[in-house]
Amino acid sequence: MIQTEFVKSVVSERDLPAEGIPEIVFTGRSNVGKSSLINRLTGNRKLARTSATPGKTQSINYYSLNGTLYLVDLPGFGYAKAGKVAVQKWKDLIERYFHKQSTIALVIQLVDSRIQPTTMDIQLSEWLDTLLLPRIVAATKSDKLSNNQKSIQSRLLSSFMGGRPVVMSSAKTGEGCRELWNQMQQAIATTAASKS
Ligand SMILES: Nc1nc2c(ncn2[C@@H]2O[C@H](COP(=O)(O)OP(=O)(O)OP(=O)(O)O)[C@@H](O)[C@H]2O)c(=O)[nH]1
Ligand SMILES: [Mg+2]
Repeated sequence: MIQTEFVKSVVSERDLPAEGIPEIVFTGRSNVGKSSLINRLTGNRKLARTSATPGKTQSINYYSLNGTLYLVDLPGFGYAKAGKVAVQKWKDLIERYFHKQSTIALVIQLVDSRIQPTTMDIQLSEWLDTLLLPRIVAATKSDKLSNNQKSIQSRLLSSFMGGRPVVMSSAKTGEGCRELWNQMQQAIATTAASKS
């Protein structure tokens, strides 16, 4: 049984937690399903707040798993209604987060499984490339696709994401969650080995 706990909601760089615990970070466009996937992976539906309205998560939210791992829920990119100032503020915070935290074990970039990646998805991917962090791509809401569509979309998404494998995932059915957990565990083990 995993003990999950909300740790803190960070709105400025100085509130980022002291390093030491590995972090797995979920990033992607607003409404893509970051918070929902965190809830599904932890089996705690009430952990992260989700909403059909984009822009629900507006700060960096830290969730602890058994006190030994942080899952980090980032505000979504591209929330148009928020206004330019707010969007710039989130962008700055997210950039600072990635530069400051040296304990990021894995970045999970979420894209919508049903569509071609947007310009914003691709820009995010290219920017993440420059950080040289371990990264995987999860294609969300796969419950909306037929098996045939899934295989077509997997190939398409992977080609846009630098050939990375894409994990078809669903917060609704749990598809892909086992694979994501495997990847998360591997990343944590690799980080631990490199630090010892
Ligand atoms: N069918 C389906 N709907 C999903 C899935 N994951 C998320 N959703 C829906 O998509 C909407 C957005 O989900 P969130 O988890 O709040 O998205 P988010 O990426 O955290 O959004 P922000 O906090 O705005 O950045 C909600 O209405 C969810 O119910 C999924 O796997 N399948
Ligand atoms: Mg959210």
